[in-house]
Amino acid sequence: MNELETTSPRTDPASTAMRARAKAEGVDTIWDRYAALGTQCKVGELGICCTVCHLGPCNLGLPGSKRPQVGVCGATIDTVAARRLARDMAAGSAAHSDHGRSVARLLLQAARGEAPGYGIADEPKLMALADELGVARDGKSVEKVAEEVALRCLDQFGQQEDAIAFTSRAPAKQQDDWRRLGIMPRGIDREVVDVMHRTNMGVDADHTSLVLGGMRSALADGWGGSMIATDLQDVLFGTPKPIRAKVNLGVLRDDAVNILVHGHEPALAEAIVDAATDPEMLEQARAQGAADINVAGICCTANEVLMRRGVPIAGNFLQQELAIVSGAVEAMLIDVQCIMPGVAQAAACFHTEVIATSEQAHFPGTVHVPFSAETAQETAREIVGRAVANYAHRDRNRAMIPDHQMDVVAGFTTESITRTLGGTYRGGYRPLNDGIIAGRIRGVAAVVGCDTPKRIQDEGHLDLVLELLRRDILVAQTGCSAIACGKAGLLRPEAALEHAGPGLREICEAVGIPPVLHVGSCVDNSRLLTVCMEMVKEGGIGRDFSELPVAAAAPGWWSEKAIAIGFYAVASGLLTVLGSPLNILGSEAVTRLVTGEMEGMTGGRFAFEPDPVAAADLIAAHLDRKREALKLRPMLYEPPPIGETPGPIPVAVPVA
Ligand code: MSK
Repeated sequence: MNELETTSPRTDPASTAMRARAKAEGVDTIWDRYAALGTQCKVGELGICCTVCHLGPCNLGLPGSKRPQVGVCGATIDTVAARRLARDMAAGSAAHSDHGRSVARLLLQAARGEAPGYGIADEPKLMALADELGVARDGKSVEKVAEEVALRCLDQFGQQEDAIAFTSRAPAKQQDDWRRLGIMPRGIDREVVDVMHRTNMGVDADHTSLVLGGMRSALADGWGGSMIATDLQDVLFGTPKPIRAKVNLGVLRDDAVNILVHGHEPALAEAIVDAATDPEMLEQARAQGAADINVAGICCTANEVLMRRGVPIAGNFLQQELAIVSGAVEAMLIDVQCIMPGVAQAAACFHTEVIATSEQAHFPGTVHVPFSAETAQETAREIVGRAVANYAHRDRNRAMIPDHQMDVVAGFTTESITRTLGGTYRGGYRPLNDGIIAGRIRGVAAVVGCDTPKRIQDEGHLDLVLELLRRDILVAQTGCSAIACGKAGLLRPEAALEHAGPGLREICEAVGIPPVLHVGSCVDNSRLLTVCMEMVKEGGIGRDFSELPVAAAAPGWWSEKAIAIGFYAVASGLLTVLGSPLNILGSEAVTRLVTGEMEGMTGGRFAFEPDPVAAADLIAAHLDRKREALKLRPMLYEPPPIGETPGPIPVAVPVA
């Protein structure tokens, strides 16, 4: 592939500069490796290669081809595609949910005084959770309540029967659907194991049953593991509030020790942020000739510490190697998920020390400094100390920090949106629901997920979001998609003036919000479920998720976690538009099931649409259908013509 096919003149200048520099330095990046692989396996892409057992691999052929259409065991194309899809869902659910388990264990240790440095940052949220989970709190200390809440959450993983606790947050209709379809999640671990069992050779062979089994594990993720991760992180580290920060590679500093936190679990990153402001560590940095210690983030660990601490974001998934190529990163701290082994190869060309910290994630070519809650503060100081010492090894002749960064406002949560919309004393979603009822806002779209080297960097996210804004659709974002739009200036309140249709602009101006709300990390997609629930509770725009004028999209997805997220959104009643198809197109039956028949089962379905304008059309038409069914008034304004509003994507401006 020619590199031009993954960049355009609109690609953010920081990435363009670092990609050129990687080439000049002979450092391979994700785009080089993707190009080197050439044409990828079409049989795998169609979902018709079975590797479930060692009678295979069975590479099947499409009907009409010379290849057989059943495997050695007799599994059909439909069985093979559905088994693979279900395993993807279970793998994604496992990753998010194990993150949730880690947070619950940390809360337990903090409550028992076994995790020095960690405590309860949001006591009201803890107490609300205690009430919800049936933890009696009369006369108990905060720590005792926290211990029992943590244990109740940990029980959700091993529970054998009955619905997991937070499914009771969902509307009655969704809960009824899940019971009727036999997909109400029981224990979180149980549902993942169930999928791994039922997809063994010789167990489930019915494509509908397999997909529904996978969806049960996805529901255990969205309404279980991810929701536990989000809520307990808020309890431990604080529930985010709107906060200003900067994003893009220009947040790296020439005069400071640069430390990047990368991955998904923020426990150690929180301690790193504290250690970096410790006067003793700063003194050490000054002794090395640095003015400061600068912590910045990559991927979703970045989103976590951005939302709560205002820590700048250096970049999203595609930029992890580019940050190292700046030659100005002393340490990259990695925890779990979305860390390319390629970072170690890039780091080997510079002075950057990549420090792996999870016992689950060892990377050749990195230093391993294991995290444990008992010693997190010492570990954080050790890591910061290593970074400070490494500053002396920065080669000034090779360091080149792009000067592009952008302002963002982040920190929107189910709770903070309530206060932002309704005020401190009279919080609520009324202004949002009223804006939708009055025809100022067409509806809400969640645009989330990864970015892919298979397409022009960031473009799918930006073009889709701009088209949605033009059509008066409020956008909520998480993950790398939020970072992509943040780099382009869409997470600033001013973006409403520049890009939103007139109705959305009126609301954003009145309330003082950006037209694109940064709602957090990948596990924080669970916040989008509770936001939908608040919209239902506020009334007037639907009694359940499938009636709401709400849709979801993932333009650049590639992760198994994204598949789990997509399926819990669909199972919860939402249209979910993917920028590239799931690997199922070899099976007409599975494709028909998830893109069509599913709507009659859960109220939600998938659509695959690579063209961002067509995807926005699809979402707008879906929202209009929901509005019509609710008998809401027609939209007040026609979308402005393309080219007037939204304006051109601003070139990322250097911040003085
Ligand atoms: S980090 S899962 S690349 S959004 Fe959450 Fe980004 Fe996708 Fe990882």
